[in-house]
Amino acid sequence: MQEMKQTITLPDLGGATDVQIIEILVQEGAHVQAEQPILVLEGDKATMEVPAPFAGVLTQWHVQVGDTVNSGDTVATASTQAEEKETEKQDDIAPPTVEAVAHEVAIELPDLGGAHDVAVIEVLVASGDVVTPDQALLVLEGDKATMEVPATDAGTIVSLCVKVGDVVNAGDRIGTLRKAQAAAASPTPPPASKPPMPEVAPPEVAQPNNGALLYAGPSVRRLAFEFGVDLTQVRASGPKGRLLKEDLQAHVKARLQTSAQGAALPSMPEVDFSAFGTTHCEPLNKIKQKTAAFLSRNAMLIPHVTQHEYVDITDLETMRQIHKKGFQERGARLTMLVFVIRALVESLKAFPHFNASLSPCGTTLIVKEYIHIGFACDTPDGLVVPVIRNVENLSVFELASQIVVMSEKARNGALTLTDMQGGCMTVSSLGGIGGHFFTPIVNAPEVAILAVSKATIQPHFVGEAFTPRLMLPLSLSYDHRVIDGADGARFIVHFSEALKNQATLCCL
Ligand code: CAO
Repeated sequence: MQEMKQTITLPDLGGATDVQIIEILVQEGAHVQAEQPILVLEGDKATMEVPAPFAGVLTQWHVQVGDTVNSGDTVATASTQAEEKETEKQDDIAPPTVEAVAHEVAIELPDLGGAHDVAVIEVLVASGDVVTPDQALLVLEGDKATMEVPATDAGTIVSLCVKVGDVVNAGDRIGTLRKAQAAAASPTPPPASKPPMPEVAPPEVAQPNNGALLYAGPSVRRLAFEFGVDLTQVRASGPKGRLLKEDLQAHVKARLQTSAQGAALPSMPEVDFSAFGTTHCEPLNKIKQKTAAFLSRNAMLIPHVTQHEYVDITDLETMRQIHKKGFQERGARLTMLVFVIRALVESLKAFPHFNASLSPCGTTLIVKEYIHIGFACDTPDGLVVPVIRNVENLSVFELASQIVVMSEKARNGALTLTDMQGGCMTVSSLGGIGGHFFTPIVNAPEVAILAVSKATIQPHFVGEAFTPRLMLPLSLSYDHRVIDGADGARFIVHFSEALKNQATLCCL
């Protein structure tokens, strides 16, 4: 086999002129496959990869990063084996047997292996991108796994009708593809050499914190996703602020070094439990994973103090029992939680600093002039916190009805993101289950949370003797950066009185 030298020239750049070389992807001496990307170019509006037109060893580059080039320019020399070249020659001179026919088809989601309502967590292509069969278009996340949606045909993405955060199902249309179809009469496959240059694709643009735009290619974005790296935090060193793979690697390396120096939290040791007996693994669903991350963050970053108290709800419970049936007949439940939330509204009005959030820099208190209360709800999928808005304007019946509606929504997995946002303070009631006192974790950015445990009959000193009274255990956790211990105690005393006074509500 004879070795032959051959030049690599730029293909038709789809009308783009004076484009800049922003990345050289292979080094001199490297063996490249036909179609392997060797260069990245950037025009006014887009970036594009230049594939090797044939297989061989790239012996010399005639261009460098920063050079401006045009269609037909020689960019490199490569050596090929005579046999390879012969094959390519035949391909080159073969008469075109395939005619490209523009044909638009819907891109639909395939069978998702039984998964429903999965979230789009990444869109890997944009309108105008040329795709090949099996190229990943989207990344979806279901309860148990993430999955890529591949293209079934080669062609150009005409439009996409999904975005990150959308919830999709098998069969949903996600966009339109213009595919280059073999004409019916064509008996032979298309020539293997000289593929058309991919159409100009808009660069992936993200908005970093400082407001400037950053540019990163699909492979960099994919790697960032896999490492859980926020690209806006990575310093870009490529031309025109482009984020290179090396930038990402340097960022991850720096993070690892920081953690090795002890600035990061220590991780849990890995234990081989099978050494002690039989085990099995159960994957945590999405809600549980998110709750775990959220609670860990809050527990670590907020200096918590928890203040406990007993409140005598004997009279309140008597009143509740009188009205309970009437509420039930009207489709609501008059539970202790209703009175707890009403008393909380009164205490938040009296202590506005509990109805506030600390600014992220820690220098300002944002005091809210509305009262939205969240309540922790135990569901088969895990803990969620629906929020009831403007509680101060609701009657007892309206509040009781809303708790029923929101609890049902929560248990049916039907809460929207809005249903769970905007809370001023959260109540967590385990009274229906049991236990005396527990220390709840503040639901940041709120600054306090009230835990309610099971009321029990206790001997209570009234006048000159102990009398049996129904006592409700309360635990108030608060962010000590915002609330002093004295105010914490004042708040719970105020709340206890407000709760007791609910017993005197005459018109329900
Ligand atoms: N003391 C004694 N008994 C109580 C009680 C209390 N504080 N609270 C409820 N009960 C009893 C009552 O007998 C009640 O029935 P009646 O109202 O008909 O008498 C029964 O328990 C059932 O109450 P409930 O729990 O269904 O209703 P609720 O309004 O009190 O609570 C909800 C609703 C959604 C808060 C609750 O069902 C729930 O999910 N709680 C769990 C919250 C949670 O997981 N918190 C932990 C978060 S931190 O990890």
